[in-house]
Amino acid sequence: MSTKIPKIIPQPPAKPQVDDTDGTVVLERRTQKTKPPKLYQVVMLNDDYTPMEFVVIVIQEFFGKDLETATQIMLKIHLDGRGVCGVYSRDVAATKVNQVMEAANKAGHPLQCVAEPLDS
Ligand code: TYC
Repeated sequence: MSTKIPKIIPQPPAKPQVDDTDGTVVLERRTQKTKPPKLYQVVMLNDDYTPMEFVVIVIQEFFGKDLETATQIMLKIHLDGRGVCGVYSRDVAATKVNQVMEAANKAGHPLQCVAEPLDS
């Protein structure tokens, strides 16, 4: 389990503001309330059966890469066991994973793809 630590943003000392209607004192918030959205990398995994050509087509179609870039990514996966196809918000990354898995299942290939959160 990971414990979330609130990000402390340096600010000038809080000036208590006195509401002159009823004397209520309001203190400024000292922690950042809105965090930037977490990013996820979509990682494709190697296997021994999915044809290289199929992987290249999938990377071009779903990750918007040109033929040369898609071929480089496919070869990296083939050699290293895994490779990053793109980095997205959580929803978009989940959609990419689903699109790849559906295309692979339809074609009868065991290609696997996962979304991994990036540290932020
Ligand atoms: N290793 C596969 C082969 O030799 C090719 C391959 C590459 C499969 C990338 C999956 O994500 C992958 N046919």
